[in-house]
Amino acid sequence: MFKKTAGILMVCLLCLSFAFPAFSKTFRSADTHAKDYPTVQAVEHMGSLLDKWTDGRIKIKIYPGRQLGEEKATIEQTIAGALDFNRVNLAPLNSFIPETAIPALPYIFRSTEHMYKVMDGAIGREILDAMIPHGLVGLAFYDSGARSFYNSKRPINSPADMKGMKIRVQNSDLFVATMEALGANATPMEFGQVYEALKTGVIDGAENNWPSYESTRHFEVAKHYSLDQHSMSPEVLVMSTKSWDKLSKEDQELVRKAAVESVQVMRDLWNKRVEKSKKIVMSAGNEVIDKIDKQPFIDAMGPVYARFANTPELKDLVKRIQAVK
Ligand code: GTR
Repeated sequence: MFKKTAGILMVCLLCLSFAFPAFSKTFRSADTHAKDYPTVQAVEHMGSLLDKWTDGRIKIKIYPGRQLGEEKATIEQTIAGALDFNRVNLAPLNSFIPETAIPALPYIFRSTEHMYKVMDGAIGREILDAMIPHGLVGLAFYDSGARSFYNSKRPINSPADMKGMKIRVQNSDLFVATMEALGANATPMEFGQVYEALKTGVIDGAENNWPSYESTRHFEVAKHYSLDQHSMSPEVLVMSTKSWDKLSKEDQELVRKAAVESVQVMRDLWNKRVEKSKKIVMSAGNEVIDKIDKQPFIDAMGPVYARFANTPELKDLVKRIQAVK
């Protein structure tokens, strides 16, 4: 009798394991940057954590260097579920997820510490969660330092120096409006086209942080770098809601935990990369303008805030960010 019951049980278990095999998957993740860039390294770290924690059931394969397309295209793929993870800047999300424009607003953060406090806390969580109805699960913010202007024409010391300059921006209405408020001509363009455009004079300048200014070699064709630090728009790691929904609750937790653990790794790599990039740029003899009076830039931002913080909820979000000490 006992033998018979045990036999039936074994058969049932076998059937079950065929019907519900343990979820196992290699997820695809995109990044515009090269393999050695801190954002790529951070997702790589996250992948190795997941691999370890799940005994190889869950892995991440990264496609760096725009192999799967520019950010706009990869974001569309992620929303469609053709791509599982994507590491992008907040800027290309601004146009369809209004909450993401708020931390990308010019001069909203007083310092890196202020930005960390906001984005690591409840407000950051709120902004990540605002992505869910748009097909993206926001997992973590990564550092992006501060974005500043560089160009091939002349040093920028005040908004007056930017008058009529053709400045490349990301695909974000917010960034377009920011340039216009400063008197420049905004030219939205994909990241991968900027080097050629600077070199051939299609644009006069662009704006980015130290590591991107250096890694793209933009510093070779746009020698004046003015540290006005107008935007601290962070990087973000998102997962397709379609891929997320296929995970068990336990695996979702593991993915969240691995993403959070990769943040600190990214931060250390980021700080090192900033130093390395500064050295490379300085030894190329570039002109770095670091004593800038930011006030005239800040003063020009009224219309930009009015346009993008345009609901009571978004206005409140601005206030809450500013109130973080
Ligand atoms: C970089 C950022 C990229 C991309 C790029 C750009 O700093 O890491 O995700 O947004 O800037 O300007 O397009």
